[in-house]
Amino acid sequence: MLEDTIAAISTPLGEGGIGIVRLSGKEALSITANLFLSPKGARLEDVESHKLVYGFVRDPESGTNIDEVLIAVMRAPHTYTREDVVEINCHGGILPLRKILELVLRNGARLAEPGEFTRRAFLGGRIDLSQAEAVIDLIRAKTGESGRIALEQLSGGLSGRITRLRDRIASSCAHIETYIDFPEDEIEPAPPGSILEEIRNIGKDLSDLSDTFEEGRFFRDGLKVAIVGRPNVGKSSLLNALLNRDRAIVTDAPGTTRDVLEEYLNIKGLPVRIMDTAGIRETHEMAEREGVARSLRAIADADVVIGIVDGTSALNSEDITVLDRIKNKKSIIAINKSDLPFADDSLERRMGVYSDNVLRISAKTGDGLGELKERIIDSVVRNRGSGVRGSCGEGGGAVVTNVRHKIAIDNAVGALDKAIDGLKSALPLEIVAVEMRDALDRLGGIVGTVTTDDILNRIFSEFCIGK
Ligand SMILES: Nc1nc2c(ncn2[C@@H]2O[C@H](COP(=O)(O)OP(=O)(O)O)[C@@H](O)[C@H]2O)c(=O)[nH]1
Ligand SMILES: [Mg+2]
Repeated sequence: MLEDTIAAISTPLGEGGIGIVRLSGKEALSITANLFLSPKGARLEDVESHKLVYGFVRDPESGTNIDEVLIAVMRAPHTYTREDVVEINCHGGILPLRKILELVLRNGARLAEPGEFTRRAFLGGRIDLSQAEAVIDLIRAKTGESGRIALEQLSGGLSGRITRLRDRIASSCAHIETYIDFPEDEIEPAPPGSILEEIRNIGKDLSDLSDTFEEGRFFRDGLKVAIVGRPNVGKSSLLNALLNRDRAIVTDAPGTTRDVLEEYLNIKGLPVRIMDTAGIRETHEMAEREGVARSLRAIADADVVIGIVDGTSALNSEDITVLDRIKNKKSIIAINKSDLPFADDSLERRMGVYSDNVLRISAKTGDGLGELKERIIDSVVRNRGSGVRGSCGEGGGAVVTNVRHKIAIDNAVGALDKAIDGLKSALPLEIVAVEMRDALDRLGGIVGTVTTDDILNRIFSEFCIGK
């Protein structure tokens, strides 16, 4: 068990109705009791677990009251960290929070490191590592859907799936090992083909899980979408229309947008970071040139590019330059200004060379924008029936959103492939068993049964202090 008691401000710093100083550890209760004054004479040591007590935090040295508070005493083991936890709910200003934190630190607590409460929850066995990681994802979730996926992981959805797969690997491995311990003078019999079949199936299930990453990471980290095109085709108008507000300056003068503007948009639960860029064209004007350079970087950076052309004018060489740039990206080509007469009926067909995803829109009237949003989602959610969102509520719908997990799963698949090759080419079974155990360890790294301090430090340093 950990010896020291940690404390931190667990609410964001700034003005708020309530702020919380949290303590965890053996002395959480005694430290707080020493600073607590109840008008009714209640003693913190005597209060029931998980109940709030009203009173004051008082500096025992000066005898002055610091703040009026509600204190929650939560006794081990039914707490976030599995240790005694005390939460002091005070007024949510910087001053009371800092003073109370200082007081508990002066009276025996140590300032918590980032993520240390959650780290203790992991070390105490309350949650596994993938669940601890889901805590940050939940804190950072930007849409309901990203939140749902994080909560599913926090509730053990992914852990359960990984644990069941590990159990299957472990029993296949045990099965193989029974064939190893044969007396020296006898020929090692080959294990039955059913083991090979089972290892193949496990590998297949792991690959399916790994495949959820491509979509899953977009729901966690957001999808980067860049709007690009030559000047004056309606890029900024499209950004504004998608956001339903006048974020970007729209003018008739080409070259108005110089910088890349970024905004968040929620498209049916998919967090989308949308970037309006400077029109791409040859120019000698310094600021505009830098703008064009940034537009090109935005293209490189984007997961999906929306290329805009103006449907009321013939394609020119500037359009072609832009279209050539996005040819090799995942793209949607929007022929804008559909509210006006078209210049060229063959435009749609000609765009087919640059993208298999072409549609007409009007940033002015909103025509086609619903369809555009659908296509943005379709471009990353591969199979809408069985994709991330299709899997909601089916129980088996664990989604991999974390690159660390994805790498571990892929490594496990690699180890199982080697085991399969070993069985097929009748290698000594010890070697096959080593690969199987490697697969087990790789998956163990996801839930934290096999881990190092390095990995833990890296994961928990991403947290804020107080979580
Ligand atoms: N009629 C019509 N005009 C549009 C549409 N979208 C943009 N415009 C006009 O086209 C001009 C350039 O728009 P802007 O969004 O600044 O283009 P950008 O340079 O690509 O960012 C402005 O005068 C807009 O009002 C549209 O869908 N229909
Ligand atoms: Mg613009």
